[in-house]
Amino acid sequence: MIRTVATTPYTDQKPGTSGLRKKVPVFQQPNYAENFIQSVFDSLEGFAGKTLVVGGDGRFYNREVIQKVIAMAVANGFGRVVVGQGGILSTPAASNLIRKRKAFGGLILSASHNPGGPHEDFGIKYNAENGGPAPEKMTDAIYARSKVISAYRIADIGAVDLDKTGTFEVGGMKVEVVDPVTDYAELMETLFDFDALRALFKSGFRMRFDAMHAVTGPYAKEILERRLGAAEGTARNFVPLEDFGGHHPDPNLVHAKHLYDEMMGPDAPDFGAASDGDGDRNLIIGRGIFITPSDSLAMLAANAHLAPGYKAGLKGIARSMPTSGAADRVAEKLGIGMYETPTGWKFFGNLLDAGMATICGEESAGTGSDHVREKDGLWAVLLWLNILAVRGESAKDIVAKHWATYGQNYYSRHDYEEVETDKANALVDALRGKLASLPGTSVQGMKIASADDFAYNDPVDGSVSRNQGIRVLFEGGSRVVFRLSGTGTSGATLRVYIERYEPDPARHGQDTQAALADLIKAADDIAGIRSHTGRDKPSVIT
Ligand code: VG1
Ligand code: CO
Repeated sequence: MIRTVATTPYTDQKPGTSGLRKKVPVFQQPNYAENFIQSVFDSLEGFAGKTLVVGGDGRFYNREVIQKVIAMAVANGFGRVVVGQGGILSTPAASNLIRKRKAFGGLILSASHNPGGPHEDFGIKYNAENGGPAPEKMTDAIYARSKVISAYRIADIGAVDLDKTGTFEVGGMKVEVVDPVTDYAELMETLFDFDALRALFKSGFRMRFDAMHAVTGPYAKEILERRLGAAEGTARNFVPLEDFGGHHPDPNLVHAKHLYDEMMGPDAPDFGAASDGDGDRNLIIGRGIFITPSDSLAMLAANAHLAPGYKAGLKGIARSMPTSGAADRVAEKLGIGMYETPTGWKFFGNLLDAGMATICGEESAGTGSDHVREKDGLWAVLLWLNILAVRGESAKDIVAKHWATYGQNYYSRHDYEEVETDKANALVDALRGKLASLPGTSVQGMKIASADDFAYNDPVDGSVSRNQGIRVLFEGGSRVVFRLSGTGTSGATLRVYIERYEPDPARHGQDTQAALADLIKAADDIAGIRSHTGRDKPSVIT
């Protein structure tokens, strides 16, 4: 039986950088999830009888919301829902399924690297038929709808069994429960030289992959250990848990410090990696060397042709604005296009669809290619492995040679988390107010060449996105960038991105914070971080 349920709008359902993210108790309010899901459906046209993909990172509340999505898909007239077994789908795997099944779109349930549990975070994101996150005009429409919604439709179908694969009918609609890993693993086999990777592991190459008790565990077990023959135990923390074992599933040097320590230790494996809650981020650490995500993007782009899926070369590279310029130098050398977009994967979709970019990346540990329309953690790991296998060198040697060829972009991000929203907004407003007066002045002995609030003109559809981050450029090419996070769920997070280009090989490989010390001080002088926030140091440095 299909019911139309009267509801009243919530005012806070504006999707952020990557979908709607809130604390679980917010999502548990009456009709909260239903309102948002119906607002998504109401913003779409022409899905009657079509396929919807749904799955999530397995965090607390995942199964409940999947049941709601299925019951509402029945009531709204979808023809089929494809759902990952146990409700599990990594974000890149969901993107792949949408594309492979020619689905109308998909709902991905995740709050990514944010912690999970009854009092932690949850999230819902809509991805369109290209497999990519809804573009801004779609998220704007969803938000507008959520503010006036008065009813949603839902079918009384009882709980659907998500744990057995197979297809069955529910209320006149097909529900297909699929293994979450199979299609994704097949896609990876088309891109990378699995024979070469098997030979690499057979030769004694040792690796550690930390799934952080999040969604990539089953993917890593299957691909690294079963298909590629890596030693059992290569994948660690591989059982997805609803609360990620109480940790942040954020693969950075703070939350994956144990991996970093292991990789710097005397008996370090050859290669270390980790992924986040929903499997779209990657952390790459070679024996004795952490590779910044910005550098990793540049190095993957420079070497991608060594993997079968990219042997024809790259069409172009795209990076988010705060990501370091390391990849730009690779694009220049390859003679291909380089695109600078706002933060968030949704801005890469048009470039990928139009065949203008092949590889994209963000400083926040997201890298991906045109194989799907999301960033992809395991893909980045496999591309690194393929490059290591072909070059037969250590990650550390590859990094040193890359810097010698292109120079090193020293790079760091300082996050000030859970700052009071008013204070964070005041800081940004004050900064905006003085942008015009900054060029020509000097801070910490460095002269400011230009300062602006980044706006993006999408070269494919002509749309314009303003206020995407404040950037201050110094003479000589160093820069600091300031922006507020769009994924947090409490207070505001100020992100400060700091970069210096160093061409001289004699000065490569120094301590990053020391190499950036004057710029770090300059960032505080310019934005008044201490005075506005009352913080004397960042909560997270990556
Ligand atoms: C952060 C990152 C951004 C990334 C986004 C979603 O956004 O900075 O690069 O695309 O998270 O990634 P923000 O607005 O908090 O800076 V994920 O892995 O959370 O889906
Ligand atoms: Co993520």
